Amino acid sequence: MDLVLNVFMGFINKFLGQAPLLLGTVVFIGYLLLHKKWYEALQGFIKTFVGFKILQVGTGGLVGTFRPIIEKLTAKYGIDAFVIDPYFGQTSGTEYLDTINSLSFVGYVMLIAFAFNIFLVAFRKQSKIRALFITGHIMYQQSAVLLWALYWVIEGTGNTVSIPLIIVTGLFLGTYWSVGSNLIIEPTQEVSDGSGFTVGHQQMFTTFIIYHLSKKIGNKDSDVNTIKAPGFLSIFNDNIVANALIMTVFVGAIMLFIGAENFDYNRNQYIFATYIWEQCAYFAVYITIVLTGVRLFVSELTASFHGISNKLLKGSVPAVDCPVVFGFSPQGPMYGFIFGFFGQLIGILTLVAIGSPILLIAGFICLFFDNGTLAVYANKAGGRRAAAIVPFLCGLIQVFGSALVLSYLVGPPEVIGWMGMMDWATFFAGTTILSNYLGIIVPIVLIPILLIIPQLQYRRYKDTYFSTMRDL
Ligand code: ASC
Repeated sequence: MDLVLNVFMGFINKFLGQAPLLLGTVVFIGYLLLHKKWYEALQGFIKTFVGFKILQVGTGGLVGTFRPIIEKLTAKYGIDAFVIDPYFGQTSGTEYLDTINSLSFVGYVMLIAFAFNIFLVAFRKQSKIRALFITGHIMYQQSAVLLWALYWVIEGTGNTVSIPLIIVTGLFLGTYWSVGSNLIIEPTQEVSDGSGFTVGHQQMFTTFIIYHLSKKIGNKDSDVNTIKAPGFLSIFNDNIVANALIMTVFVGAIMLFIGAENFDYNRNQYIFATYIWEQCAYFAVYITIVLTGVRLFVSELTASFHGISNKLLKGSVPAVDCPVVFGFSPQGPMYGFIFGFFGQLIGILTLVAIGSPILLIAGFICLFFDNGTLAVYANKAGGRRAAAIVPFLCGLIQVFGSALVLSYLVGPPEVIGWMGMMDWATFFAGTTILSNYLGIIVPIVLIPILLIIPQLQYRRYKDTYFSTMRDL
Protein backbone atom coordinates (compact mmCIF):
# COMPACT_ATOMS: atom_id res chain seq x y z
CA MET A 1 0.00 0.00 0.00
CA ASP A 2 2.84 2.34 0.94
CA LEU A 3 4.56 1.55 -2.31
CA VAL A 4 1.46 2.42 -4.34
CA LEU A 5 1.08 5.66 -2.42
CA ASN A 6 4.74 6.55 -2.93
CA VAL A 7 4.57 5.92 -6.66
CA PHE A 8 1.37 7.94 -6.82
CA MET A 9 2.77 10.90 -4.86
CA GLY A 10 5.98 10.71 -6.89
CA PHE A 11 3.93 10.96 -10.08
CA ILE A 12 2.17 14.04 -8.78
CA ASN A 13 5.21 15.84 -7.40
CA LYS A 14 7.83 14.83 -9.89
CA PHE A 15 5.77 14.82 -13.06
CA LEU A 16 2.36 16.51 -12.89
CA GLY A 17 3.75 19.34 -10.76
CA GLN A 18 6.70 19.91 -13.11
CA ALA A 19 5.34 22.16 -15.82
CA PRO A 20 8.23 21.78 -18.34
CA LEU A 21 8.03 17.98 -18.21
CA LEU A 22 4.25 17.91 -18.44
CA LEU A 23 4.15 20.39 -21.30
CA GLY A 24 7.01 18.66 -23.11
CA THR A 25 5.15 15.36 -22.87
CA VAL A 26 1.97 16.93 -24.21
CA VAL A 27 3.95 18.22 -27.20
CA PHE A 28 5.58 14.81 -27.70
CA ILE A 29 2.21 13.05 -27.73
CA GLY A 30 0.76 15.77 -29.98
CA TYR A 31 3.46 15.22 -32.60
CA LEU A 32 3.07 11.44 -32.47
CA LEU A 33 -0.66 11.87 -33.07
CA LEU A 34 0.22 14.00 -36.09
CA HIS A 35 2.25 10.98 -37.35
CA LYS A 36 5.55 12.79 -37.04
CA LYS A 37 8.66 10.63 -36.75
CA TRP A 38 9.68 9.70 -33.20
CA TYR A 39 12.78 11.86 -33.42
CA GLU A 40 10.73 14.85 -34.56
CA ALA A 41 8.49 14.34 -31.53
CA LEU A 42 11.62 14.12 -29.38
CA GLN A 43 12.84 17.37 -30.89
CA GLY A 44 9.52 18.99 -29.96
CA PHE A 45 9.81 17.67 -26.41
CA ILE A 46 13.32 19.08 -26.02
CA LYS A 47 12.49 22.49 -27.45
CA THR A 48 9.40 22.78 -25.27
CA PHE A 49 11.27 21.68 -22.17
CA VAL A 50 14.17 24.04 -22.84
CA GLY A 51 11.81 26.88 -23.83
CA PHE A 52 9.90 26.50 -20.61
CA LYS A 53 13.12 26.34 -18.60
CA ILE A 54 14.25 29.58 -20.29
CA LEU A 55 10.94 31.13 -19.30
CA GLN A 56 11.54 30.00 -15.73
CA VAL A 57 15.04 31.51 -15.73
CA GLY A 58 13.47 34.82 -16.78
CA THR A 59 10.61 34.75 -14.28
CA GLY A 60 12.97 33.55 -11.53
CA GLY A 61 15.31 36.43 -12.31
CA LEU A 62 12.49 38.97 -12.19
CA VAL A 63 11.31 37.63 -8.87
CA GLY A 64 14.83 37.41 -7.42
CA THR A 65 15.70 40.97 -8.46
CA PHE A 66 12.52 42.83 -7.66
CA ARG A 67 11.00 40.95 -4.74
CA PRO A 68 13.69 42.14 -2.27
CA ILE A 69 13.17 45.76 -3.36
CA ILE A 70 9.44 45.57 -2.68
CA GLU A 71 10.13 43.85 0.65
CA LYS A 72 12.62 46.55 1.68
CA LEU A 73 10.08 49.21 0.82
CA THR A 74 7.50 47.70 3.18
CA ALA A 75 10.15 47.17 5.84
CA LYS A 76 10.85 50.89 5.62
CA TYR A 77 7.27 51.58 6.68
CA GLY A 78 7.79 49.21 9.58
CA ILE A 79 4.87 47.06 8.51
CA ASP A 80 5.05 43.58 9.95
CA ALA A 81 2.37 41.71 8.21
CA PHE A 82 1.06 39.05 5.86
CA VAL A 83 2.46 38.91 2.35
CA ILE A 84 0.18 38.75 -0.68
CA ASP A 85 2.27 36.48 -2.83
CA PRO A 86 1.31 33.02 -4.14
CA TYR A 87 4.30 31.35 -2.53
CA PHE A 88 3.44 32.82 0.87
CA GLY A 89 -0.08 31.47 0.40
CA GLN A 90 1.26 28.10 -0.69
CA THR A 91 3.66 27.92 2.25
CA SER A 92 0.86 28.79 4.68
CA GLY A 93 -1.21 25.97 3.20
CA THR A 94 1.45 23.28 3.11
CA GLU A 95 2.95 24.12 6.51
CA TYR A 96 -0.42 24.25 8.20
CA LEU A 97 -1.69 21.05 6.55
CA ASP A 98 1.52 19.36 7.64
CA THR A 99 0.72 20.11 11.29
CA ILE A 100 -2.51 18.10 10.95
CA ASN A 101 -0.87 15.27 8.96
CA SER A 102 -2.76 16.19 5.81
CA LEU A 103 -0.05 17.45 3.48
CA SER A 104 -0.27 14.46 1.16
CA PHE A 105 -3.96 15.19 0.58
CA VAL A 106 -2.92 18.20 -1.51
CA GLY A 107 -1.79 15.69 -4.13
CA TYR A 108 -5.18 13.96 -4.06
CA VAL A 109 -6.98 17.26 -4.49
CA MET A 110 -4.78 18.08 -7.46
CA LEU A 111 -5.34 14.70 -9.08
CA ILE A 112 -9.10 14.76 -8.54
CA ALA A 113 -9.23 18.27 -10.01
CA PHE A 114 -7.12 17.31 -13.02
CA ALA A 115 -9.12 14.10 -13.60
CA PHE A 116 -12.35 16.11 -13.46
CA ASN A 117 -10.95 18.61 -15.97
CA ILE A 118 -10.02 15.75 -18.34
CA PHE A 119 -13.46 14.22 -17.83
CA LEU A 120 -15.18 17.49 -18.73
CA VAL A 121 -13.02 17.89 -21.83
CA ALA A 122 -13.71 14.27 -22.82
CA PHE A 123 -17.44 15.04 -22.62
CA ARG A 124 -17.01 18.47 -24.18
CA LYS A 125 -20.01 18.05 -26.47
CA GLN A 126 -22.14 18.10 -23.32
CA SER A 127 -19.98 20.11 -20.89
CA LYS A 128 -18.79 22.66 -23.50
CA ILE A 129 -15.41 22.65 -21.79
CA ARG A 130 -12.51 22.79 -24.25
CA ALA A 131 -9.61 23.85 -22.05
CA LEU A 132 -7.11 21.42 -20.53
CA PHE A 133 -5.35 23.05 -17.57
CA ILE A 134 -1.69 22.06 -17.62
CA THR A 135 0.13 24.73 -15.57
CA GLY A 136 1.58 22.22 -13.10
CA HIS A 137 3.00 24.47 -10.38
CA ILE A 138 -0.17 26.53 -10.26
CA MET A 139 -2.25 23.36 -9.96
CA TYR A 140 -0.27 22.30 -6.92
CA GLN A 141 -0.26 25.78 -5.40
CA GLN A 142 -4.00 26.25 -5.71
CA SER A 143 -4.72 22.76 -4.37
CA ALA A 144 -2.68 23.54 -1.24
CA VAL A 145 -4.20 26.95 -0.62
CA LEU A 146 -7.79 25.94 -1.23
CA LEU A 147 -7.58 22.78 0.87
CA TRP A 148 -6.09 24.73 3.77
CA ALA A 149 -8.60 27.59 3.54
CA LEU A 150 -11.70 25.39 3.21
CA TYR A 151 -10.51 23.04 5.92
CA TRP A 152 -9.87 25.92 8.31
CA VAL A 153 -13.26 27.56 7.87
CA ILE A 154 -15.35 24.38 7.47
CA GLU A 155 -13.70 21.81 9.74
CA GLY A 156 -10.75 23.31 11.60
CA THR A 157 -10.90 20.55 14.18
CA GLY A 158 -7.20 19.80 14.30
CA ASN A 159 -7.94 16.30 12.99
CA THR A 160 -6.87 15.30 9.50
CA VAL A 161 -8.91 16.69 6.61
CA SER A 162 -12.06 14.62 6.00
CA ILE A 163 -12.48 12.57 2.83
CA PRO A 164 -15.65 14.43 1.70
CA LEU A 165 -13.81 17.74 1.95
CA ILE A 166 -10.86 16.42 -0.09
CA ILE A 167 -13.25 15.24 -2.81
CA VAL A 168 -15.33 18.42 -2.84
CA THR A 169 -12.23 20.63 -2.90
CA GLY A 170 -10.84 18.61 -5.84
CA LEU A 171 -14.08 18.76 -7.84
CA PHE A 172 -14.57 22.44 -7.09
CA LEU A 173 -11.02 23.32 -8.11
CA GLY A 174 -11.26 21.17 -11.24
CA THR A 175 -14.44 23.06 -12.13
CA TYR A 176 -12.63 26.38 -11.67
CA TRP A 177 -9.72 25.30 -13.88
CA SER A 178 -12.06 24.06 -16.58
CA VAL A 179 -14.56 26.91 -16.57
CA GLY A 180 -12.03 29.71 -15.98
CA SER A 181 -9.52 28.80 -18.67
CA ASN A 182 -12.34 27.92 -21.08
CA LEU A 183 -13.96 31.29 -20.46
CA ILE A 184 -10.97 33.24 -21.71
CA ILE A 185 -10.28 31.22 -24.84
CA GLU A 186 -11.91 33.87 -27.04
CA PRO A 187 -10.14 36.88 -25.46
CA THR A 188 -6.85 34.97 -25.54
CA GLN A 189 -7.31 34.25 -29.23
CA GLU A 190 -7.68 38.00 -29.76
CA VAL A 191 -4.63 38.79 -27.65
CA SER A 192 -2.43 36.12 -29.24
CA ASP A 193 -3.54 36.46 -32.87
CA GLY A 194 -5.23 33.09 -32.81
CA SER A 195 -2.38 30.97 -31.45
CA GLY A 196 -4.71 28.27 -30.19
CA PHE A 197 -3.94 28.31 -26.48
CA THR A 198 -5.52 29.84 -23.41
CA VAL A 199 -4.18 30.90 -20.04
CA GLY A 200 -4.40 28.60 -17.02
CA HIS A 201 -3.45 30.77 -14.07
CA GLN A 202 -4.87 32.76 -11.16
CA GLN A 203 -6.93 35.58 -12.68
CA MET A 204 -9.10 33.88 -15.28
CA PHE A 205 -12.52 35.10 -14.13
CA THR A 206 -11.10 38.58 -13.63
CA THR A 207 -9.53 38.52 -17.08
CA PHE A 208 -12.92 37.84 -18.63
CA ILE A 209 -14.56 40.68 -16.73
CA ILE A 210 -11.86 43.31 -17.29
CA TYR A 211 -11.55 42.36 -20.97
CA HIS A 212 -15.16 43.33 -21.51
CA LEU A 213 -14.98 46.36 -19.21
CA SER A 214 -11.88 47.64 -20.98
CA LYS A 215 -13.79 47.98 -24.22
CA LYS A 216 -15.81 50.67 -22.47
CA ILE A 217 -12.89 52.29 -20.66
CA GLY A 218 -10.59 53.11 -23.51
CA ASN A 219 -9.73 52.89 -27.15
CA LYS A 220 -8.02 49.76 -28.39
CA ASP A 221 -6.24 51.67 -31.14
CA SER A 222 -4.00 53.44 -28.65
CA ASP A 223 -2.18 50.13 -28.09
CA VAL A 224 0.72 50.41 -25.63
CA ASN A 225 2.93 48.45 -28.00
CA THR A 226 2.34 50.39 -31.17
CA ILE A 227 2.10 53.98 -30.03
CA LYS A 228 4.74 55.70 -32.06
CA ALA A 229 6.49 58.39 -30.10
CA PRO A 230 8.24 61.22 -31.99
CA GLY A 231 11.73 62.74 -31.59
CA PHE A 232 13.68 61.75 -28.48
CA LEU A 233 10.69 59.76 -27.26
CA SER A 234 11.03 57.46 -30.26
CA ILE A 235 13.61 55.45 -28.31
CA PHE A 236 10.64 54.22 -26.26
CA ASN A 237 9.32 52.47 -29.35
CA ASP A 238 11.82 49.74 -28.59
CA ASN A 239 10.55 47.61 -25.72
CA ILE A 240 14.03 46.82 -24.35
CA VAL A 241 14.86 50.51 -24.11
CA ALA A 242 11.41 51.40 -22.76
CA ASN A 243 11.48 48.67 -20.10
CA ALA A 244 14.96 49.63 -18.91
CA LEU A 245 14.36 53.37 -18.85
CA ILE A 246 10.91 53.39 -17.32
CA MET A 247 11.87 50.91 -14.63
CA THR A 248 14.96 52.95 -13.83
CA VAL A 249 12.81 56.00 -13.25
CA PHE A 250 10.13 54.10 -11.34
CA VAL A 251 12.02 51.44 -9.38
CA GLY A 252 15.07 53.74 -9.18
CA ALA A 253 12.94 56.28 -7.32
CA ILE A 254 11.83 53.57 -4.91
CA MET A 255 15.43 52.46 -4.37
CA LEU A 256 16.54 56.04 -3.70
CA PHE A 257 13.74 56.37 -1.21
CA ILE A 258 14.78 53.16 0.56
CA GLY A 259 18.31 54.52 0.72
CA ALA A 260 21.74 53.15 -0.25
CA GLU A 261 22.48 52.02 3.30
CA ASN A 262 19.70 49.44 3.11
CA PHE A 263 21.11 47.70 0.04
CA ASP A 264 23.74 45.09 0.30
CA TYR A 265 25.88 45.58 -2.83
CA ASN A 266 29.58 45.45 -3.50
CA ARG A 267 30.80 48.98 -2.77
CA ASN A 268 34.09 48.32 -4.58
CA GLN A 269 32.26 47.57 -7.77
CA TYR A 270 29.39 50.05 -7.79
CA ILE A 271 28.35 53.50 -6.77
CA PHE A 272 24.66 53.56 -5.79
CA ALA A 273 23.64 55.14 -9.11
CA THR A 274 25.28 52.44 -11.24
CA TYR A 275 23.86 49.78 -8.93
CA ILE A 276 20.36 51.18 -9.41
CA TRP A 277 20.82 51.33 -13.15
CA GLU A 278 22.05 47.76 -13.34
CA GLN A 279 19.23 46.39 -11.19
CA CYS A 280 16.61 48.21 -13.21
CA ALA A 281 18.17 47.26 -16.54
CA TYR A 282 17.79 43.65 -15.38
CA PHE A 283 14.09 44.14 -15.88
CA ALA A 284 14.69 44.43 -19.62
CA VAL A 285 17.16 41.53 -19.48
CA TYR A 286 14.73 39.14 -17.83
CA ILE A 287 11.75 40.22 -19.91
CA THR A 288 13.82 39.46 -23.01
CA ILE A 289 14.65 36.03 -21.58
CA VAL A 290 10.98 35.38 -20.77
CA LEU A 291 9.94 36.33 -24.28
CA THR A 292 12.61 34.09 -25.82
CA GLY A 293 11.43 31.10 -23.80
CA VAL A 294 7.79 31.81 -24.50
CA ARG A 295 8.32 32.06 -28.26
CA LEU A 296 10.18 28.77 -28.27
CA PHE A 297 7.59 26.68 -26.49
CA VAL A 298 4.50 28.45 -27.80
CA SER A 299 5.44 27.66 -31.37
CA GLU A 300 5.99 24.00 -30.48
CA LEU A 301 2.80 23.82 -28.46
CA THR A 302 0.73 25.49 -31.15
CA ALA A 303 2.01 23.14 -33.85
CA SER A 304 1.81 19.92 -31.86
CA PHE A 305 -1.44 20.52 -30.02
CA HIS A 306 -3.19 20.18 -33.36
CA GLY A 307 -2.49 16.48 -32.92
CA ILE A 308 -4.39 16.40 -29.65
CA SER A 309 -7.12 18.81 -30.67
CA ASN A 310 -7.71 17.12 -34.03
CA LYS A 311 -7.32 13.48 -33.08
CA LEU A 312 -7.54 12.80 -29.37
CA LEU A 313 -9.74 15.54 -27.91
CA LYS A 314 -11.24 17.32 -30.87
CA GLY A 315 -11.44 21.06 -30.38
CA SER A 316 -9.54 21.08 -27.10
CA VAL A 317 -7.20 23.91 -26.12
CA PRO A 318 -4.19 23.87 -23.77
CA ALA A 319 -4.29 26.28 -20.81
CA VAL A 320 -0.75 27.36 -19.95
CA ASP A 321 1.22 29.78 -17.77
CA CYS A 322 0.33 33.48 -18.04
CA PRO A 323 3.58 34.90 -19.49
CA VAL A 324 2.61 33.26 -22.80
CA VAL A 325 0.62 36.38 -23.57
CA PHE A 326 3.54 38.70 -22.80
CA GLY A 327 5.12 37.78 -26.13
CA PHE A 328 2.20 39.45 -27.88
CA SER A 329 2.43 42.64 -25.85
CA PRO A 330 5.98 43.27 -24.64
CA GLN A 331 5.13 46.63 -23.03
CA GLY A 332 1.87 45.54 -21.41
CA PRO A 333 3.30 43.87 -18.28
CA MET A 334 5.23 47.00 -17.33
CA TYR A 335 2.00 49.01 -17.32
CA GLY A 336 0.39 46.38 -15.14
CA PHE A 337 3.27 46.39 -12.70
CA ILE A 338 3.51 50.16 -12.31
CA PHE A 339 -0.20 50.98 -12.05
CA GLY A 340 -0.93 47.92 -9.95
CA PHE A 341 1.86 49.03 -7.64
CA PHE A 342 0.15 52.37 -7.03
CA GLY A 343 -3.15 50.61 -6.42
CA GLN A 344 -1.61 48.22 -3.89
CA LEU A 345 0.34 51.01 -2.22
CA ILE A 346 -2.78 53.11 -1.71
CA GLY A 347 -4.63 50.01 -0.50
CA ILE A 348 -1.93 49.15 2.04
CA LEU A 349 -1.65 52.72 3.31
CA THR A 350 -5.43 52.76 3.70
CA LEU A 351 -5.27 49.62 5.86
CA VAL A 352 -2.65 51.33 8.02
CA ALA A 353 -4.68 54.55 8.20
CA ILE A 354 -7.89 52.85 9.31
CA GLY A 355 -6.02 50.77 11.88
CA SER A 356 -6.89 47.47 10.22
CA PRO A 357 -6.00 44.45 12.37
CA ILE A 358 -4.64 42.76 9.23
CA LEU A 359 -1.73 44.52 7.54
CA LEU A 360 -0.32 43.45 4.22
CA ILE A 361 2.94 43.47 2.34
CA ALA A 362 2.90 43.71 -1.44
CA GLY A 363 4.28 40.72 -3.32
CA PHE A 364 6.16 40.98 -6.57
CA ILE A 365 4.55 37.96 -8.25
CA CYS A 366 1.13 39.39 -7.67
CA LEU A 367 2.19 42.85 -8.83
CA PHE A 368 3.89 41.66 -11.95
CA PHE A 369 2.33 38.42 -13.18
CA ASP A 370 -1.22 39.12 -12.10
CA ASN A 371 -1.48 42.77 -13.06
CA GLY A 372 0.91 42.33 -15.98
CA THR A 373 -1.36 39.68 -17.47
CA LEU A 374 -4.49 41.72 -16.83
CA ALA A 375 -2.84 44.75 -18.47
CA VAL A 376 -2.15 42.76 -21.63
CA TYR A 377 -5.85 41.90 -21.97
CA ALA A 378 -6.99 45.36 -20.91
CA ASN A 379 -4.70 46.91 -23.51
CA LYS A 380 -6.01 44.66 -26.25
CA ALA A 381 -9.58 45.70 -25.55
CA GLY A 382 -9.13 49.28 -24.37
CA GLY A 383 -5.59 50.43 -25.15
CA ARG A 384 -3.32 52.51 -22.99
CA ARG A 385 -6.04 53.95 -20.80
CA ALA A 386 -7.46 50.57 -19.86
CA ALA A 387 -3.94 49.17 -19.36
CA ALA A 388 -3.44 51.80 -16.66
CA ILE A 389 -6.86 51.98 -14.98
CA VAL A 390 -7.51 48.23 -14.74
CA PRO A 391 -4.28 47.28 -12.91
CA PHE A 392 -4.69 50.25 -10.59
CA LEU A 393 -8.16 49.11 -9.53
CA CYS A 394 -7.00 45.51 -9.32
CA GLY A 395 -4.17 46.61 -7.00
CA LEU A 396 -6.73 48.01 -4.60
CA ILE A 397 -8.93 44.91 -4.80
CA GLN A 398 -5.96 42.57 -4.29
CA VAL A 399 -5.21 44.30 -1.01
CA PHE A 400 -8.73 44.66 0.38
CA GLY A 401 -9.94 41.21 -0.72
CA SER A 402 -6.87 39.50 0.71
CA ALA A 403 -7.06 41.40 4.00
CA LEU A 404 -10.70 40.41 4.34
CA VAL A 405 -10.19 36.70 3.73
CA LEU A 406 -7.10 36.63 5.94
CA SER A 407 -9.16 37.94 8.82
CA TYR A 408 -10.96 34.56 8.66
CA LEU A 409 -7.79 32.52 8.35
CA VAL A 410 -5.43 33.98 10.93
CA GLY A 411 -4.60 32.00 14.01
CA PRO A 412 -2.11 29.25 13.27
CA PRO A 413 1.50 30.52 13.30
CA GLU A 414 2.10 28.80 9.96
CA VAL A 415 -0.14 31.36 8.24
CA ILE A 416 2.13 33.98 6.67
CA GLY A 417 0.17 35.19 3.69
CA TRP A 418 -2.47 34.71 1.04
CA MET A 419 -2.30 34.25 -2.70
CA GLY A 420 -3.40 37.83 -3.49
CA MET A 421 -3.93 37.10 -7.20
CA MET A 422 -7.18 38.55 -8.50
CA ASP A 423 -9.45 35.48 -8.55
CA TRP A 424 -8.15 34.66 -5.06
CA ALA A 425 -8.82 38.13 -3.73
CA THR A 426 -12.37 37.97 -5.08
CA PHE A 427 -13.92 34.63 -6.05
CA PHE A 428 -11.99 32.36 -3.68
CA ALA A 429 -11.97 34.92 -0.87
CA GLY A 430 -15.76 35.10 -1.20
CA THR A 431 -16.14 31.32 -1.34
CA THR A 432 -13.98 30.90 1.77
CA ILE A 433 -15.87 33.53 3.74
CA LEU A 434 -19.29 32.16 2.72
CA SER A 435 -18.16 28.64 3.60
CA ASN A 436 -17.22 29.92 7.03
CA TYR A 437 -20.90 30.62 7.65
CA LEU A 438 -22.70 28.04 5.50
CA GLY A 439 -20.23 25.14 5.36
CA ILE A 440 -19.30 22.68 2.64
CA ILE A 441 -22.58 23.31 0.82
CA VAL A 442 -21.03 26.47 -0.67
CA PRO A 443 -18.39 24.82 -2.88
CA ILE A 444 -20.83 21.98 -3.64
CA VAL A 445 -23.49 24.36 -4.94
CA LEU A 446 -20.96 26.44 -6.84
CA ILE A 447 -19.89 23.48 -9.00
CA PRO A 448 -23.13 23.19 -11.05
CA ILE A 449 -23.55 26.96 -11.07
CA LEU A 450 -20.09 27.44 -12.58
CA LEU A 451 -20.76 24.71 -15.11
CA ILE A 452 -23.57 26.80 -16.57
CA ILE A 453 -21.05 29.41 -17.73
CA PRO A 454 -19.59 27.38 -20.64
CA GLN A 455 -23.14 26.58 -21.79
CA LEU A 456 -23.86 30.31 -22.11
CA GLN A 457 -20.51 30.85 -23.78
CA TYR A 458 -21.34 28.14 -26.32
CA ARG A 459 -24.56 29.88 -27.24
CA ARG A 460 -22.67 33.03 -27.95
CA TYR A 461 -19.86 31.53 -30.07
CA LYS A 462 -21.69 28.54 -31.57
CA ASP A 463 -20.13 28.70 -35.02
CA THR A 464 -16.49 28.79 -33.99
CA TYR A 465 -16.75 27.10 -30.61
CA PHE A 466 -15.01 23.81 -31.30
CA SER A 467 -12.73 25.21 -33.96
CA THR A 468 -11.52 27.62 -31.22
CA MET A 469 -11.09 30.27 -33.90
CA ARG A 470 -7.81 28.72 -34.90
CA ASP A 471 -9.09 27.97 -38.35
CA LEU A 472 -10.48 31.44 -38.94
C1 ASC B 1 2.27 32.56 -10.04
C2 ASC B 1 3.20 31.65 -9.52
C3 ASC B 1 4.30 31.74 -10.26
C4 ASC B 1 4.14 32.74 -11.28
C5 ASC B 1 4.34 32.13 -12.62
C6 ASC B 1 4.44 33.14 -13.70
O1 ASC B 1 1.16 32.73 -9.62
O2 ASC B 1 3.02 30.86 -8.51
O3 ASC B 1 5.41 31.04 -10.10
O4 ASC B 1 2.82 33.22 -11.10
O5 ASC B 1 3.32 31.23 -12.91
O6 ASC B 1 5.14 32.59 -14.76
